[in-house]
Amino acid sequence: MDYCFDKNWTTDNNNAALEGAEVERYISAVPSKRQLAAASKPFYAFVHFGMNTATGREWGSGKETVSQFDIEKINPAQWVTAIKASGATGIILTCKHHDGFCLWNTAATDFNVMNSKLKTDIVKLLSKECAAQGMDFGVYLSPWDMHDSRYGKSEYNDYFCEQLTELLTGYGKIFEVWFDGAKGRDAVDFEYDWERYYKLVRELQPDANIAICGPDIRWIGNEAGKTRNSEFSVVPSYLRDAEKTSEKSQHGEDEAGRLLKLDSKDEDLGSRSVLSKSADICWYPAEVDVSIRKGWFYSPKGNITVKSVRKLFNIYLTSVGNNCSLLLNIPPDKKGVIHKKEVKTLKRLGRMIASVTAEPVLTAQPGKLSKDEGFLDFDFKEKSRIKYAVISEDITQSQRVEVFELFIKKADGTFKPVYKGTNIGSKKIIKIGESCTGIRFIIRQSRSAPIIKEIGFYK
Ligand code: FUL
Repeated sequence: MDYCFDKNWTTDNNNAALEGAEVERYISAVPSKRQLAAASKPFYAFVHFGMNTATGREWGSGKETVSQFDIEKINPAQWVTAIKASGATGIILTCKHHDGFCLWNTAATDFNVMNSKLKTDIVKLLSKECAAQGMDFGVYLSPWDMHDSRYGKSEYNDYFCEQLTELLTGYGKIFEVWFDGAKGRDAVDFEYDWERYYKLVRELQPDANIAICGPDIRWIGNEAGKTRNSEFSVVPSYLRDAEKTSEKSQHGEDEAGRLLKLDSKDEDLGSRSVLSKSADICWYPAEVDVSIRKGWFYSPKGNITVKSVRKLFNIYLTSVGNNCSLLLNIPPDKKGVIHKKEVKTLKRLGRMIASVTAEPVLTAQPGKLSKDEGFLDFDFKEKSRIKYAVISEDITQSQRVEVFELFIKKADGTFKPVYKGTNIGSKKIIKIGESCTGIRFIIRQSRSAPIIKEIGFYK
């Protein structure tokens, strides 16, 4: 059968321009140093812990009192050990959720953990433990605050900046700052001074990425672990508008973990046809935030909702393996530990993730493809059953591949198509599950010459 091995980016580029000013414009969008660092560590964890853990709620009311935080002990070493076993490389803690209760020794409000029974700076304990176990540490600080009386007045921006300053100066290196867009339907109208917040983060922690209502990391748009088929990192700059992100975020306590439908405009954020209509484009890669169980905070009722290892692994493949990062939430319980069911699940997940690349059959670093290279053939020493192909573009030079295909080579020298995809980006993990003597990799469409940092085939 003729699989059309001659027509590809070196010949017709699928009828899309291969070079030119417009193509140059697309590939001029590249990651910043901090975004590049984030791309090399694409899997990390969320820890939702706080007043809601004590009261068994998702959002709280904002009317809670310090004494309601009746948690008596916590074991951050157990949290970090359990999370690390999954292969995650960092932890982002909800230092203050929408209920306004602060988990650190803050001078900006009395509504904090030091005035509770626990009298322990949780941010300090966890950040130290992360450092001790070689994990990155990040902070979630909810802009929406149901408790503080300053909320809704301009002083609230000062309050928020005071808190940010404490968190960004007292707890070591911060890898990510997570600004949630969620806000109750009835919350008073208030204009957050986003530019001031960003400036402060840049000043105090220049290497930290600012996520969601922030310019460095894009929210995937739902909290159910779903990604688009083509997840682009080069997108129109208007997507960085914090208020627009906020409009799409959670507006009610009952909406945790919901699967928002992506409308057609949402489905395609970065194809040429979208970029061509956008004068201003940027590098803005997506992060998938999803909880291991129903709800973001621990609730005993949720124990039966802990996702299976298979489901989590699939989320991993469609996020990390689909040019996104994965932020998996694991909420400790009221006894201050991660529940044993999750501990077990995380260990098994870690083993599954490690198994993807544990047995390489062939790996290569092709680099920039020349116009003589219509396709790349990879011949194995012996017939092998390939479980996964893993491909990475050199994203320092943007995201270029737009359409590609994989064919397996059979022992009789014939080919069989096994995968057709669009973009690659930082990392693409493709399930193959076939025995073959080699693999042919064809790029049908690219923005200028493709640059393949690495391609690997694994048993
Ligand atoms: C949402 C919040 O409302 C949830 O409680 C949770 O923190 C999640 C990560 O973001 O928008």
